[in-house]
Amino acid sequence: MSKPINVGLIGCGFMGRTHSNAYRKVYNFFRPELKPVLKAICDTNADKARTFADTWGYESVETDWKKLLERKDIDLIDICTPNNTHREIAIAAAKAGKLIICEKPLAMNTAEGEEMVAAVEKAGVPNLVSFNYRRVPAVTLAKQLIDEGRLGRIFHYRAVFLQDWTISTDLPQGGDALWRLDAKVAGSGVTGDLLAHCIDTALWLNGGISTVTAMTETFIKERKHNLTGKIEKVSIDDACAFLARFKNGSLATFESTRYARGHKALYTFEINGEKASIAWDLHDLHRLSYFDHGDDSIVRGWRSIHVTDGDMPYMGKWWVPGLQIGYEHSFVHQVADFLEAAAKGQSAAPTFRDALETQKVCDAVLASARSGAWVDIA
Ligand code: SOE
Repeated sequence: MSKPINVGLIGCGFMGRTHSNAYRKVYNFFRPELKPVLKAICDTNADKARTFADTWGYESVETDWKKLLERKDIDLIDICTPNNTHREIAIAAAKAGKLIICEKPLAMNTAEGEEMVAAVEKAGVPNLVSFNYRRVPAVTLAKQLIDEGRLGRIFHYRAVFLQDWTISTDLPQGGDALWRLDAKVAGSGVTGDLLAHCIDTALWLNGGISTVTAMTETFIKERKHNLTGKIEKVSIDDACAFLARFKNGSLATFESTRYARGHKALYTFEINGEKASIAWDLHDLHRLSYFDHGDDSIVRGWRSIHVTDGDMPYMGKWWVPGLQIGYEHSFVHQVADFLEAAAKGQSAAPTFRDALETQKVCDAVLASARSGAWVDIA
C-alpha cells in the first residue's frame, strides 16, 4: 500500500517544471511507497503560479513561501528558486520539520552551505540536492564500472560544460529568466551553475579533490539590469577553467563557458584509468563510451554502450531494451531514490552535506581565479 506525501514546490521556472514532471511520473514507473501528491505550488507571481498549478495539476497556490511552510498538509518542500533564496528557505523548512529537495548549487557560498547542513542535520530531515546528471543511467553505469574496479588506477579526469547563450551584448541581466547573470542572485556564473554539475559528478565518480588552480573571465563587462533598467557591472564569471589534483593522485581539467559558439549544453567527461577508459556526452546521454585494454588486441577499441537494457541502472523500470530515455528521466530517478530513502527516514545522495563539498570546490576555484594561486580544499 502506498502512502501519500504532500509536495509544496517553490518556484515556477525551468527547474520547477523538471521537478513537477518528475513527481507526476515517478509513481507510474517506480511505484515508490511514498506517492507524491502535488499539494501546492508557490511563486511570488500569483498569475504565473495559477497557470503552473493548472498545467501540472497542483491542488493549491501560495505566493509566500513562509505560508507554505506553516501548512500542516505539506510534507516535502522542493526549492526551485534562485540561489540567493536557498539558505533562508531551507533553514526554515528544516525547522518546520519538512523533508527537503533543493536545486543546485546548494548555496551562494560555503558559509551559507554550512548553515544549511547544520539545520537539516539538527532537524534530522531527509534531504537531497538536485544534481540530476548523476542519475542519467549511463552516468550511473560509469559509477558502477569504476566501483567494480574495471578502470583500475585512475590517472585523468577531464570535464567540460559548454553553452553559448550569453554571447550577445544586448542580453540584459537580472529578473525572472536572467537571474543567472546577476551575481547578487546567482552567487557566481558558470562556476556555480555549470561546473558545480561537473564537480558533483567528479567527486562521486573519482573521490575528493585536494587542490585547484583556476582562471575566470567576464567577457561582457556591463549589461542593462532588467530590474533597475540601468547599465550595471556584470560580476559573474562568464567562463572558468581549472586544474585539479584528486586525493587518489589523478590529475584533472575542468572547463565551462557560456561563450562556446555552437554549444548549447555540451557536458562531457572522460576518465582514463590503467585498465580502461570511459567517456560520456550529454548530447548523446543514453550512450557510454568504454575502452577496455583487456580486450583481445584485434577487437580492442572504443565501444559505445547503448544504455537501455533492463539490467542497466534504472532502465528495467522504463520501456523495453533498445528504447532510450532522456534528460527529464534523471529527475524522475532522483525523486524515486529520494522517496525510497525518505520512506526509511533517510536522505538520498547528494545530501546537503555532499553538496557542501561541491560548494567548497567552487569557492576554492573562485578564490584561486582571484589570487592566481593554487588553493587547497578545506
Ligand atoms: C543553465 O543554462 C542551466 O539551465 C543550468 O542551470 C542547469 O543546471 C543545467 O543542467 C542546464 O543549464
